[in-house]
Amino acid sequence: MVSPVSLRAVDAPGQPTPSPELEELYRGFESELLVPLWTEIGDLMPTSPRPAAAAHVWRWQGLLRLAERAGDLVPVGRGGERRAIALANPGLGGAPYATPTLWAAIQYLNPREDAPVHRHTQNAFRFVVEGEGVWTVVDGDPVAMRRGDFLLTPGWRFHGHHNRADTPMAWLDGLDIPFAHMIGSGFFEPGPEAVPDRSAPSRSRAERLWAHPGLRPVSAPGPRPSSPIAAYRWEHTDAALADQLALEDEGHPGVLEAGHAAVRFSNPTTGGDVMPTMRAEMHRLRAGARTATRREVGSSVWQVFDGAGAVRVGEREWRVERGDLVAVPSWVPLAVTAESALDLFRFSDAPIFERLHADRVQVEPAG
Ligand code: GTQ
Ligand code: FE2
Repeated sequence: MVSPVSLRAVDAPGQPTPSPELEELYRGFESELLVPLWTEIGDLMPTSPRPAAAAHVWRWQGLLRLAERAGDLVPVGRGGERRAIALANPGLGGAPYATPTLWAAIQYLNPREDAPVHRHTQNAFRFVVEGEGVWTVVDGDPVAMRRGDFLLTPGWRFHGHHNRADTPMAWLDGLDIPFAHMIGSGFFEPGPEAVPDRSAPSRSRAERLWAHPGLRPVSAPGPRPSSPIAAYRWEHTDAALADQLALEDEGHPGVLEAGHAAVRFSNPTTGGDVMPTMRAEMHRLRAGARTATRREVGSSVWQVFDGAGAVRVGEREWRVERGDLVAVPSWVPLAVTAESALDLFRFSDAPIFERLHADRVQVEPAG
């Protein structure tokens, strides 16, 4: 993020010799709202990305405690719309942004509570690290939320949430709110007052139509910008990861690297990412496994789904366990070590960078 410039003649290599005339030139620039490249080039055009965002970890237990307290004190309804509490990256000046492009929040619903219907151009997903009992109703289609499920609300679909259980529920929201804000593409519209369909099917209509492996309905040809699958169920994700590791045991290819299985949630109409701005993946490490050290252009957020391990991001290292969230800025090296068997959810802004041919990856294999 570029900060406002206050120009002052400095005596530094590559800079003109300070003089009263130079100071006056710089004051002239300032009063005409001009900034010369030569004072700014180091920050503006670094040798490699120097993101303002910092690597940071948020502990699930801490988030949950505060979300519960918000559940006591803060109603959910029109205006505020959602009891969602966003991770604010310490490098981004207090903005509710986990990274420069990604919003990550814990959302909390009390027993029997409704979150009103609305729609917005920002793309959204939910990931459930614990609990069940909430249905998110997407364009009138009720979608059950349970542990391990990954649920989509692509841009401009009406959606409301309702908790049908006698227990509260909390989950992770991921949206491209910061990116939409940056590019000025946000539109928002409230929906009808009542949650339209209060039924509670275990599978949504979208899943019944779209979520059969390798099969798509012939009635719906053509690519779509976002996946029509409303929910990717844990039983499928879990089986895919377990099979990769079993194949590795049997000497067959499939794992990303030794002891590290990974799957990407995909749009069955394109084979690409689930939404235009966000990529989502699930990773499983065997106990004791260690990933390569990898850095890439673009930012991501990781959430521990199960198990415990150590995450090293640049110079920082944290021990993490169920629910903990880690922000990984652009071009900062990341390595994960599994203490026990470790399942990790990850989302990133990679589709944006790939679309712009600005993607770049560097991998150092685990030693
Ligand atoms: O659940 O619709 O965390 O609109 C932020 C914006 C959740 C939602 C967020 C939203 C929602
Ligand atoms: Fe929303």
